Amino acid sequence: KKWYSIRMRASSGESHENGGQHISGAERLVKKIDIETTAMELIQRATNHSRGKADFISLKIDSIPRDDIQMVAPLHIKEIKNTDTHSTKNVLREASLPIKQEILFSLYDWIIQDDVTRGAIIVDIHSGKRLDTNLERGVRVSHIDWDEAYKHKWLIENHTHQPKKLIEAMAIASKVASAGTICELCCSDDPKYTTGYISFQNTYYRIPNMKEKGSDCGGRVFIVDATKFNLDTYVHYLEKTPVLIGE
Ligand code: PML
Repeated sequence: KKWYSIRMRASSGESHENGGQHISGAERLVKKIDIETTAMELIQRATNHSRGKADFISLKIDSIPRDDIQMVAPLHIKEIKNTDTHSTKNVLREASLPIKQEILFSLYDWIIQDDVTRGAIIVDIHSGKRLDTNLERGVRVSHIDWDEAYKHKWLIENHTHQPKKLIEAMAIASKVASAGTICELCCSDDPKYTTGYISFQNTYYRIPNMKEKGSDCGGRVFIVDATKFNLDTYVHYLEKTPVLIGE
């Protein structure tokens, strides 16, 4: 049986390809019967977004054989206390990530200052060098969704009222971890949303106040071991392999 990937992107000014301003993006993996409702939901989301008025909305729908879909379990979640942006580096230091502190701090500084790169960047854990090649675009994790029944169960087990951003970020972080990533560093690029996370050893450490309010910088860094890694396979999995978060 076929499933469908539905992806929405909205921008103001002009299309993304022509340098328009990104407003929102979302995607789902659904059965045929759910295509219409889901498409409507995504269009509504594009037109009602708090970031601004959408001038350009793209909606892409393509079919996927059910057998191609891989199931990935969500990461465990831990809330970290961080009352001030200035203490974020202490939080990062105390996380004992297997990466040199100077590299870690420079990646964090990059994330909270970057407003150019649209997707994630891939960085080697030993050298701190960027490995992906499309400089402004980066890597875009795609073809991903929660198994609907599992999501309800997960929400009940994890406090039910979780922000939409966390639920989507959890799906992305879980897929990224399942690709063999050693750790991920992320901060939202939404000026009203200052929460970020690090994912490491199967756990999503949620970090409030990762950046200053009002900043539209943010992004994701995937840290890998370049000696045990094939760039094309890794990027293809993250961008193209359909993954459902579930069990
Ligand atoms: C984003 O979608 O802008 C990234 C959000 C990362 C943090 C989500 C959370 O845990 O609240």
